[in-house]
Amino acid sequence: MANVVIVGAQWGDEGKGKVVDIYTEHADDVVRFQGGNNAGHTLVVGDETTILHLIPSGILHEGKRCIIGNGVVLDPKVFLEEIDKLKKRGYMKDDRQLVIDGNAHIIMPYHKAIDIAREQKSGARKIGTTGRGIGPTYEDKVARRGIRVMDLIRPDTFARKVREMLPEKNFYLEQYLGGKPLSEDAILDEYNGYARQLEKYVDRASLLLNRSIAAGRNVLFEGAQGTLLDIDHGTYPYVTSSSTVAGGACTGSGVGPTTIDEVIGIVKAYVTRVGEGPFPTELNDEMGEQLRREGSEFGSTTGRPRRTGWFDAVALREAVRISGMTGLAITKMDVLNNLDNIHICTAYAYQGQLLEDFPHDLDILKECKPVYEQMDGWQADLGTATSFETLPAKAQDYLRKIEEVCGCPIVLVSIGPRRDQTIQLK
Ligand code: 2SA
Ligand code: MG
Repeated sequence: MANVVIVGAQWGDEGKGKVVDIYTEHADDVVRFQGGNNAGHTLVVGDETTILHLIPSGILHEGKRCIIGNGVVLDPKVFLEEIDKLKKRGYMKDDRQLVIDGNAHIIMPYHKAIDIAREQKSGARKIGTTGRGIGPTYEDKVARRGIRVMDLIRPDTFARKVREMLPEKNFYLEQYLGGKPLSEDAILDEYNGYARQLEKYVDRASLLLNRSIAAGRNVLFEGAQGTLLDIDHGTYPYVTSSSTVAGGACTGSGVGPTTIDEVIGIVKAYVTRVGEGPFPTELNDEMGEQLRREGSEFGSTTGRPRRTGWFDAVALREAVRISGMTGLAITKMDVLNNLDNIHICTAYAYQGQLLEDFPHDLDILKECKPVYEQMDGWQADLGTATSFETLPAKAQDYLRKIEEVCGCPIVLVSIGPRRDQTIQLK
């Protein structure tokens, strides 16, 4: 293991938390490089479940350094609450285990208010955001009007920036979105309190990481959401506002592409999506219900029921290519245990044509019908398998089929939520 990027290969919720946690054993530094607390990684260690939205899951391993890179948008309240929760459970004994880059942007109360009010106002054309203020925070970043961690910890700079920004935000909130204006004093009070508590974690991610790499330490880059939610390459506008593809690991943390050795894509054995947007293999029937029920497909961030569907190789080929994946980790295989047959979408049918490449035009994608290959289910419990060879033959066939139709080798298979329910192929 060297420097590895782990990204979701579908629309998020692929089970990245568990896989990242396993890879973390070989890593010295674990880095988040995009998104914010719209992520939610569920970790099961022993009998204890921990959900982390912001802090890399590597924090559960003593001696590993966790870094929140410049590409992340940080809600200081959520950040501090997570630290608190971790410390109460006996983790993070050493504060130096956690670093935030000073260039990361801060999610402000007006970002959250705008996110929520805008979605309400959009009605049927809403994105289905997590309401965490992610999009509005990235908007300000790109417009060069954001407030960064380094601004937050300087009281004068922070007060000036809030004073400059707030009238316009309040005007928009009140006049256009029909919301309530926010109080400058309340924001300053609340955020100055956070600043004092988090300043001890602020450092420079790029410097630390490049020094680490030069010293031969291993870095793990932990992606959030999924490749098809990428701001550039996803199903725009039904996407999140950050670079969820592997390339985002470089810009979001300040390392060069030449330092990355491997890119692992996390792939659920079927597909889910939360929020709006096209989903060609979606199942709006009893089968979809069954996947949701057996896979407990409810968002770990917002609790929303996830949309469910069959495995989509067309979409996955797109993700493999855009992120340059070197290996796939297949998760939640066990959810398919009871099915007598399983479908894999290998192409789309569109107006009499067969499409092998994922269309970028949403008007086309909306009309695409999946072309399926049907496979036999294994109808057995995978709970005891310890290697690829000890999986039921039909489960092996399914995995080999995924490799074949996606052109990328499988390096790991997860057959249950626990750490020991994992088969590593490499
Ligand atoms: P936002 O709030 O602006 O990012 O929402 C925009 C769209 O992105 C979707 N979105 C997500 N979809 C699935 N999972 C998400 N987070 C995971 C979780 C974490 C993960 O478990 O909650 O797997 O990394 C996530 N975050 C954003 C959202 O539904 C909108 O469609
Ligand atoms: Mg998730």
